[in-house]
Amino acid sequence: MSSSWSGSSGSGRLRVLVDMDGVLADFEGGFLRKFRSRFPAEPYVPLEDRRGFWVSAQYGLLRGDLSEKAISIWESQNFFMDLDPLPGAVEAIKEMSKMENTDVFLCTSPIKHYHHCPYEKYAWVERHLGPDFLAQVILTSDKTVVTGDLLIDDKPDIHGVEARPAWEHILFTACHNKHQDLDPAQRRLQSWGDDWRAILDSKRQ
Ligand code: UMP
Ligand code: MG
Repeated sequence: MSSSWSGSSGSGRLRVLVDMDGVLADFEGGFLRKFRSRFPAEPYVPLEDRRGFWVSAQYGLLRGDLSEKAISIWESQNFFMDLDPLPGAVEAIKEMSKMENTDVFLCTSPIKHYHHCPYEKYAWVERHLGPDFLAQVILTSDKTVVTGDLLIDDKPDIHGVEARPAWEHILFTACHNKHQDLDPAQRRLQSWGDDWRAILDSKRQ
């Protein structure tokens, strides 16, 4: 690390914000499994045909009333709690949080139907990462106001009230964004098997 580098925090430490749905937790896989089991007679979108961040929008195009049915899945109790961790996610976050001069926060947007989601996101973190990680959770519907050096997130367009967020957005590849062309400057992390350590190191220079 160069002596002049101070990171977005000005502390000389690297601050990494990591999204949950689609990055740590398998939202798309969990959704499809529960949608098919609750509505076995309805059409669905196989994961290889998913396009666009909003599941509800694509289901609405398939048939108008399917958007509401899709939404009812993630508004149900135990939806967020039951999501499986994505391959390598738990190991990567644990390793990242033990790295020298590195602070990791889990930065995730809850749904507005708040009866289960916020509680279950915390419970998921406790179950899969341990109680020490609870203090690292940031629930926000606007990630642009959170300061950090990196935001690892599967949503291609992240906007909010801050026009110039402090972080560099690293697009985490997901079924819904893998066909999308990126700005030449934007970087991807294909999976947790990809070289996330090199991406962190590139921000320490
Ligand atoms: N979400 C919707 N509609 C969709 C797809 C996802 O409301 O069609 C919600 C579920 C998650 C949130 O709570 O969006 C995604 O949060 P982030 O992964 O961007 O933090
Ligand atoms: Mg996400």
